[in-house]
Amino acid sequence: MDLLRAEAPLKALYKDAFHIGAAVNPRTIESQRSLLAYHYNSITAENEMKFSSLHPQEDQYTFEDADVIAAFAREQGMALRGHTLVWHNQTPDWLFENEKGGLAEKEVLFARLRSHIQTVVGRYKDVVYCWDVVNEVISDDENDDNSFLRPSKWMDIAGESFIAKAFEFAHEADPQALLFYNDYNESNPHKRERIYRLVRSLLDQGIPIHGVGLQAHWNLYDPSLDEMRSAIERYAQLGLQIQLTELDVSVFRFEDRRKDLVRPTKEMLELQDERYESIFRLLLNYREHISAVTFWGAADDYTWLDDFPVRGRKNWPFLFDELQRPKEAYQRVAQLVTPK
Ligand code: HAH
Repeated sequence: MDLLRAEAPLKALYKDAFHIGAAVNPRTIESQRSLLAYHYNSITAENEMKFSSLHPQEDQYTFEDADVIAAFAREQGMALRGHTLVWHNQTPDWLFENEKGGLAEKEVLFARLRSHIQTVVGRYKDVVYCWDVVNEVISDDENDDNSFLRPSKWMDIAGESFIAKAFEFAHEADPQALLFYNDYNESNPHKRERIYRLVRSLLDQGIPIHGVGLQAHWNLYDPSLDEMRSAIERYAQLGLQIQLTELDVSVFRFEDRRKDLVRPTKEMLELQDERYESIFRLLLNYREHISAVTFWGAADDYTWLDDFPVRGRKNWPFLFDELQRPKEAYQRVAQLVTPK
């Protein structure tokens, strides 16, 4: 049964600014269907388009779940972001191995990657308008300036060349797709400069890249608004479009491991209202650079933060509550674009 919704659709309120997106999976497409259709005009597959999900063995593709998500986007006329082609997680071992169980040759790895990208990008070409081509290759380790890229099997086999290759293969597979570099801790000044440097160097080499994805896994306290603003300004200097790709506002500091709450405190919700209002005010100020703001979920009844970084601890990071009703934070975000 469809809920009757009294509130204005976010996607309509923000239509002159940017897309409003949500990460989905085949379960939430059912359990949040009317909320998604009403408020969001963009979706991202939470896990279903990752390498392990789509291509668990060299001779086996598993498209069922991704197809469900693509069909929902087509049916609803929603934009669909592809996530993700190259990552160090949720990637099968076979990709990196030779017949003897050792590391594959670089040429073999690239041939496999090209074939994967051709197949996957080709399959969803009609509906996926942009891809997170490369996810999270920048290291978080601030001390080591030699290892500005994250250690991974990609690096072991190919060095940094896999990054440019991924963008070239994606562009070849769909010359019209917008190609993004996506990362977290994107507003940390140290990591921000590393991300800037990576993307700048890809641009200097003439590699096809069109956007920077700021995951924006934020919380009530971090990062500061100044850090967010500086990050947006810095990435805007690349002349590429910016998207917030995985926004959520955890009610816990990252280091906080408390597990005693069954509902958010009043103080948490008040901080969250203010936080969302300030964040969206900031995003509106940079709307000429920002083309989409995607939440990593849609309502507090389902979030990956219920299991990260503390397993089985409930979190309440969104604009809609556990019953998918608009929170005060929604009202604040809506009011910013409601004429008085
Ligand atoms: C993101 N990583 C990934 O891009 C997304 O695919 C996944 O579903 C959830 C979050 C964020 C992250 C992480 O996975 C581990 C440590 C820090 C940040």
